[in-house]
Amino acid sequence: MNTYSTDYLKNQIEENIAMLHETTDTASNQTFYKAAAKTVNDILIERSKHFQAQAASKGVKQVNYLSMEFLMGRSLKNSLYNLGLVDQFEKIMKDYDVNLTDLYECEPDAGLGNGGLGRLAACYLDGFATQGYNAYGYSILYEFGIFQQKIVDGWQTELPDNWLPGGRVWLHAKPELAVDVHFGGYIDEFWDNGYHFTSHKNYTTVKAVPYDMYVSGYNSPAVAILRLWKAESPAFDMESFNRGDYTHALSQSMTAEAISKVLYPNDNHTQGKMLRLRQQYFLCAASVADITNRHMREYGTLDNFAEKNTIHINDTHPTLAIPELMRILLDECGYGWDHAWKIVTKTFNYTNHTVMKEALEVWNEDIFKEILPRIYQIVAEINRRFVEEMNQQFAWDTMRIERMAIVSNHQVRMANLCVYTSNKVNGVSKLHSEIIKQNVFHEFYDLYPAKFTNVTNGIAYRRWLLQSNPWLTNLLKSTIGDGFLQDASQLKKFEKYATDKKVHKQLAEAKLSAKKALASYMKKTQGIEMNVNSMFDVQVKRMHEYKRQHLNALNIITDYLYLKENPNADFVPKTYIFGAKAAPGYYMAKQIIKLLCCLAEEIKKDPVISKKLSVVYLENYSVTLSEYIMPASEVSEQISLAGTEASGTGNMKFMLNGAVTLGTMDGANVEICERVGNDNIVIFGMDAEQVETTKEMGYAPIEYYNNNPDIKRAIDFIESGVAGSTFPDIANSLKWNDPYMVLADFDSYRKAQAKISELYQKPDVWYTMAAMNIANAGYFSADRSVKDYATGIWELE
Ligand code: 26Q
Repeated sequence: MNTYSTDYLKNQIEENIAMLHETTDTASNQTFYKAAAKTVNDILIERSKHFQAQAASKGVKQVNYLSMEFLMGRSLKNSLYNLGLVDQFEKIMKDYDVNLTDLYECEPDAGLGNGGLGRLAACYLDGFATQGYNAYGYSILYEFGIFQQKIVDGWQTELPDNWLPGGRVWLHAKPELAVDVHFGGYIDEFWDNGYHFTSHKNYTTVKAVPYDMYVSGYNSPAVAILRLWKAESPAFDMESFNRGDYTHALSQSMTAEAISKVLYPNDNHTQGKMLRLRQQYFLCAASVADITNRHMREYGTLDNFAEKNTIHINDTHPTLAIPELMRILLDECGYGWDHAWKIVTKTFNYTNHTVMKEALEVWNEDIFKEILPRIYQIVAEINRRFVEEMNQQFAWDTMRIERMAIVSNHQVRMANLCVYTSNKVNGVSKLHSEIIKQNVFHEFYDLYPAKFTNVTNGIAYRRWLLQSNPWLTNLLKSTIGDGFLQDASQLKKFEKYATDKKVHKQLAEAKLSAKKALASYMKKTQGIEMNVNSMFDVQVKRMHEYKRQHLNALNIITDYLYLKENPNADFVPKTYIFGAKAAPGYYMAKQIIKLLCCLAEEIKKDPVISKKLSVVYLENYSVTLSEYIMPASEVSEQISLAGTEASGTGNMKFMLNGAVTLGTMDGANVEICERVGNDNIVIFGMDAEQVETTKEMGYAPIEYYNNNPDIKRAIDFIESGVAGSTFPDIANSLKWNDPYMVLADFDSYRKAQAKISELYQKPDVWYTMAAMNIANAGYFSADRSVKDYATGIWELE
């Protein structure tokens, strides 16, 4: 499919090096990286133009995916791979005596997201492009992405992620498409000729300038566009300046620029900060203006807007796009309310990503009104009409109406606005979508059952298999051919080899190669030693109590205390690997990081035990680090309390690389289990229903502490001291509150761990399991997910 000659590419690279005022003889790897990136980006821009022109001429419906986060990671390797240019670039670089892999390492991650939700959005851009949909992602060009984590003495510290110096090459500024966004001020209302008018006065203007990032599909002419908005002050406030009010002029421009300064580092937890609300409206207003402007250029009317556009709301963070589209239709295009509402309700769809109460977004009504006076009026009117509608149906049930209201109790409830307005609402795994219907939104479900649906998450599997695990990829190619490169469902063909002894041996070799690669990378970048002859048991994800990294810790402690007393006991050598960032203000999460680091240190001090058991805490877990970790993992820890993890997507990356899941019946683990079968996964703990009944009966963690000597010893241990530090807050939380029922699942988790050890000692059994996981991972491809969205939600052809 590629039509770029090696000579052409080489010429482009040399020109780009010259543009950087260097020559191929003197250029550093950094310079080669930038020149290569620019060459690839120019190709993407060309292809995108071509694809856009085709889409426009056919009048295809456009997907607009709004998300406050896109956790893109690196682009060079992915783009070269998807464009089929890897071999040519390798050869060109070799001529300059440059190693292409070293250039990949020059690129910073575009870390414009926190974790699951942001990475999912990035995976879907890959899926859109590969499947040939006409799609735009919309987000903010954060100057600083997710913080860089440094572990100092076991404590997490946060450093700013200044990614633009190396990341800018992937951005294409479009100043001609800049739009203004208005904040604050007040609304003047008046009647003229029997018509009601409003006028927004005394507002502050922030300029939104788009920068495009391009995502190529694999073996596809389509290119997805990620449009990132940068906040700028509109021309410097000369009036204040001339009046001699120098500081006012400057502070205005700083307030504007603050909007795209930094990504909020909270995951599954909201913070009612005014700047965050400004960020959210900034994204929504700029994006809706962009989408409607483009539509007007194309069709000259918004009457057919919903037929030609869908706007997807990735969790409630971009909810304000709903009242913003109403505002444009009402105030700028002269539509009446009913007509506007019809268009809006046909346009929007919403994905929920969490059931955690503390992540359900609500905004203080006064703050909302102050920052967004016109948007507030529109939301209040939507609410008034909704309540009126409800009163006709449930006038007798005022409590119910109160619970479902959009504005109530001095709060604006974003989820209720999304559910009421959206054409479809989906959860991200089968279990999660049921929980939404039965718990979180059950009163809306009663009213609008047809709105609710499921789309199980999926991953850009080429990134974690073909691009990250050449050893396994080669084995797959040599057994099942190369159909799986394009079509993940063909991985199923590998089932035929699941019990093949020769394949088992090859799987073991592939895994060992990946473990060695991870070990040497960790040695080089973090100075960590890893024993590649031990089992790699891995838990990498955000640090959160509901994900229960501390359950994992309690099990390790129990083993450690056992080995202390029985140093000669038979024990499968294990390395427990952790990687996780904590939200900077999340005290317990930071305590758990410290606990894990102390545990690593304590065990390391014992030369006998550390031959069998070791813990490593990898600093700064990121997309790029995950690309090294997934291929090297043997056990995938997915141990959240059932009913709390909406889906998980790391679980899918692990299985794809042949790791065995050790998990609860939570999120997408349930579907992984369904697909690989009970023999090829190790499940433990309460299921979501049992969690509910245990809570109803009154859960008393202290009883587990008193009755289970292992639990008592482990908790007493962390209270009395691990490598010189004590953890009374973790211990007390577990004994007296234990919100995520760690102690209730502990015993079952111990047994599951023992089962893992037993299975690992039988290579035939183990590699059959590994093969079954690989063979059944195809369903969890983002290609499948986006097709589900296209047909089930967006009604694309
Ligand atoms: C909201 C308001 C203010 C500040 C921050 C936030 C905020 C930011 C990020 C709230 C939540 C998030 C992130 C949520 C998230 O990542 N959820 C995960 O989504 C994945 C993709 O669907 C699922 O696989 C995970 O199970 C889910 O936890």
